[in-house]
Amino acid sequence: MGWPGGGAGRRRFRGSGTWFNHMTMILRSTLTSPFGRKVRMAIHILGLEGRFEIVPASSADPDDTLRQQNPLGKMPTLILDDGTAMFDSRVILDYIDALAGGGRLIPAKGEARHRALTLAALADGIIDAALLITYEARFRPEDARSETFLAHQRDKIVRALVRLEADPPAIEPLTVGAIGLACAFGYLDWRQALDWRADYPALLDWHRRFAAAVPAFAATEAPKGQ
Ligand SMILES: N[C@@H](CCC(=O)N[C@@H](CS)C(=O)NCC(=O)O)C(=O)O
Repeated sequence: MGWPGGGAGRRRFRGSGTWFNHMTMILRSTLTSPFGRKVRMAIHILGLEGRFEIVPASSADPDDTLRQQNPLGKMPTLILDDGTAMFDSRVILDYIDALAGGGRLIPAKGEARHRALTLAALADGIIDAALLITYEARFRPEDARSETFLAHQRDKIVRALVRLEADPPAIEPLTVGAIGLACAFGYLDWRQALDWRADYPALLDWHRRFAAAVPAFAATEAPKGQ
């Protein structure tokens, strides 16, 4: 594996600038991963489809090369054409934004940047909590599941949605924050971790407006039945 862990990739990044000259890169992600969807949306929005090949990964399969590429065994993981692996989704989004010239989906500086990154962190936190709810069912036998733990995770989602409902974020100019939030809603809908649609009318309207304004959202929806 190259950077992180090795040195060659890092030298190239600092030096000649060829870090950005990679031709086809491989994105390891299922089409259902909400974190992978953020990256797939960014690729779509920035018109970079030709630069990436999506190769599904299985985080549950010990023989999947994902675990060699990313010791954490998580997707999305991006493989550059020299084999260098890059993760996690936030880092990959930053890289893709820079590939497209910079400042496209992550404002370059100032309040706008930190506002977008904080919204992105909140959206990631919603997804993380929803994933942990899913994993509780996936990894523990029914009689070992903790209702306290599940409630703890659901409360995080509810507090985040209450905050967002009071002041829904801007959709334009489009940032990684709004993209992340849309992917969080997509995941809540898919996994049904929580019926947010009934209780958050302003966010439901936000979701409708986002889907209308950003075709990449529909374009990256997981195929039905997955
Ligand atoms: N912070 C990471 C989270 C990635 C993540 O949790 N991905 C999930 C799939 S949506 C995963 O690979 N889980 C497998 C595991 O935790 O073992 C990111 O933003 O990329």
